[in-house]
Amino acid sequence: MSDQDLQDQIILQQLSQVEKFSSVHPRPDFDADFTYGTAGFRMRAELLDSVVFRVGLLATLRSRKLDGETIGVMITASHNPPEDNGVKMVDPQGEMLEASWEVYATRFANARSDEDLAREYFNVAETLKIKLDAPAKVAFGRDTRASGPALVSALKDGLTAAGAEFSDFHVLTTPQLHYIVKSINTARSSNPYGEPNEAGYYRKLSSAFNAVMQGKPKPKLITVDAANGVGGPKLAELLEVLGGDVLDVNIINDDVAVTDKLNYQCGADFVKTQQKLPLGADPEPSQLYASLDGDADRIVFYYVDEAKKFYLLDGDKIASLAAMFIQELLGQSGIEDLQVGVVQTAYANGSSTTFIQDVLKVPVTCTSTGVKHLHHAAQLYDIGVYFEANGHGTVLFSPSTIKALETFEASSPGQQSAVEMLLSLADLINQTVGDAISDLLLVVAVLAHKSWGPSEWNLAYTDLPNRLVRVVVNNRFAFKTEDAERRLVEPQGLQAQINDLVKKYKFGRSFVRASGTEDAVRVYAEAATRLEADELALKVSELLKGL
Ligand code: G16
Repeated sequence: MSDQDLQDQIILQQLSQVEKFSSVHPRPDFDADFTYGTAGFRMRAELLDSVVFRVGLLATLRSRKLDGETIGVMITASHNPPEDNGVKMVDPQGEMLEASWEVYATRFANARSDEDLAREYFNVAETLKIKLDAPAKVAFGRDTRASGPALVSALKDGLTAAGAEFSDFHVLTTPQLHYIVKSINTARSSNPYGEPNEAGYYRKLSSAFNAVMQGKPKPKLITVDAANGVGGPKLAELLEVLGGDVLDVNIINDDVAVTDKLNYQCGADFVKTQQKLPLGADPEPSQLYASLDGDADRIVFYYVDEAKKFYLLDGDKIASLAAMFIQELLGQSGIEDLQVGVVQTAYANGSSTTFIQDVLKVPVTCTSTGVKHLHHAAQLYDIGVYFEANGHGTVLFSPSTIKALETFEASSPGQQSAVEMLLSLADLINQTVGDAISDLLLVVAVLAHKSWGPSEWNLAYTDLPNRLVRVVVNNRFAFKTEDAERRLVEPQGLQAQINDLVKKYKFGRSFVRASGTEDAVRVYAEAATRLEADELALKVSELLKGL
C-alpha cells in the first residue's frame, strides 16, 4: 500500500470512529449557538454532553498539531451555580487555549449532525496540516459538580474516537490542572516546572512558602471560605504538607458532599458582588478572611473592624500589594533594568489604577475581561502582575527575568536576600494561571514581611465605592463593546445614555458588557459615595430594560 493509500485509510477509519461515537453524544435541541466564551463553554450541564465530547476531538487535534505535547481539558463552571458546568482547554505551557483555536472549538460544538462534525474534524486537520496518525496526549480533571463524572465519560469518548492517549487526574482545582499540564510538558526540559502530579504541586508550594517565610513569625489565624467547592479539600491537603506549625487556617464552607451548596451564598464571586461576609463566617475584628471560588482559581480577602464594618480586599488590592512588594525587593536588590507592570481590566477600581501608576510608579495596561487576555499582556513585562478585580490573577516572571535573577552577582547580603526572595516568589506564585491557593500564600507572606494586618493593607489606598450588577436581558450577544470593553458600540445610542448619567456623579464611571460565562450582562458603576455608586448602577441597569 502506498503512503498516500495508508493515509487515506487512516483518515477514513478515524472519520468513521468520530461519526460512530458522536451518535452517542448528539447535539441537543438548542436554539442558540454554543460559544467558546471568557473561559470556554459554560451553561446548564444537561446541554454539555456533545460539547464536551467534541472538545475531546479538538484537544486531540491540538496535541497532534503541537507534536504530541500534552493538552489539558478542565471540566468546571467555576463561580456558576451548581446546575451549570463547563469545559475549557489548556495549552502546553499551562496557558489558556490559543485564541485562534476558539473558532474551531465553536465550529465543532455547533456542527448539526455526526456527518457535519466529521467534516469539520477533517477540515481542521486538512487546513492545519495535521497528520491523523500522529501521537496525541490529553490530561484532564474536573471540579466537584454532580454532573462532572458523566461529562468525563463524554470527554473520554471524544478522546477515544480521535485516538488520543489520555490521563484522568480526577478531581482537581483548575490551577492544579494547569500546573500539571505545564509540568508534564517541561518534564524532560532543562527547566522542569514541577512534578506532574498533585503531590508535586503541594510540595512545590509548601517549600516555596517555607523559604519565603523564613524568620517570620507564624501568621494569625486566617479563615478561608472554600465556596463548598474543590478548593476546600485541596487546601486541607496543602496544609497537611505544610505542617501545623507554619499556618493556621480555619476552612469554612468546605462541604463538597452536598453539591447543591456550591457557591451558594459563599465564595469569591458572592463576596465580591454582594460586598458582605459569606454564610458561616463569624466576624472577628481585624482577622484576615478569604473566599475562593468554585474551582479555586480566584480569591478575595476581607475583614471587619471593631464596629463589624466589612472591608473588601479584592483583586485590585492583591495586585497593588504584590506590585508594591516586588518593587521594594527590586529596589533592595539593586537590579535596575527589570520592568514591573500591572495588567487590569475595566473593572479595576479607579483608585487602584491611580495608586499603582502615580504612587508605585508602575505602568498599568488595561485589557478585556478574561484571564486569557490579561495573561498575554502580562507576558510583555519582565515581571507582569495581573489581577482582575474579581480576584483572578497571578504574577508572571519571564524566563529572562529568572535568568537575570539567578545570575545576578549581589554585592551585599541585603541584595542577595532580595534576589533570593524574588526567586522564591516565582516558585510560590503559579506561573500558569491565577491560583487561589497560591495567591493566598503570597498575600500571607507579603503581609508577614510588611508586618501588616488587613487594615494596614487596606489603607494603602481607598477604593472608590463601586457596584457590580448582573442584569438578565433578552439577548446578551446584542451588546458589543470597544476600548477594552469600556464603551458600548451596540445597542446603538445606549452608550450616550450611560454617559449622560455618569456626568451627574462625582468620580462617576460606568460600563456595560455581556458576560462570557453567564447568560446576562454586567453593569459596573463607581462614584464618590456608596449611595451614588449604587444609584448609578441602578439607573444604568434600568436603561437595559426590554433589551
Ligand atoms: C472566568 C474567567 C475570568 C472572568 C470571569 C467572569 O472566571 O476566567 O477571567 O473574569 O469568568 O467573566 P464574565 O464577566 O465574562 O462572565 P471563572 O472564575 O468563572 O472561571
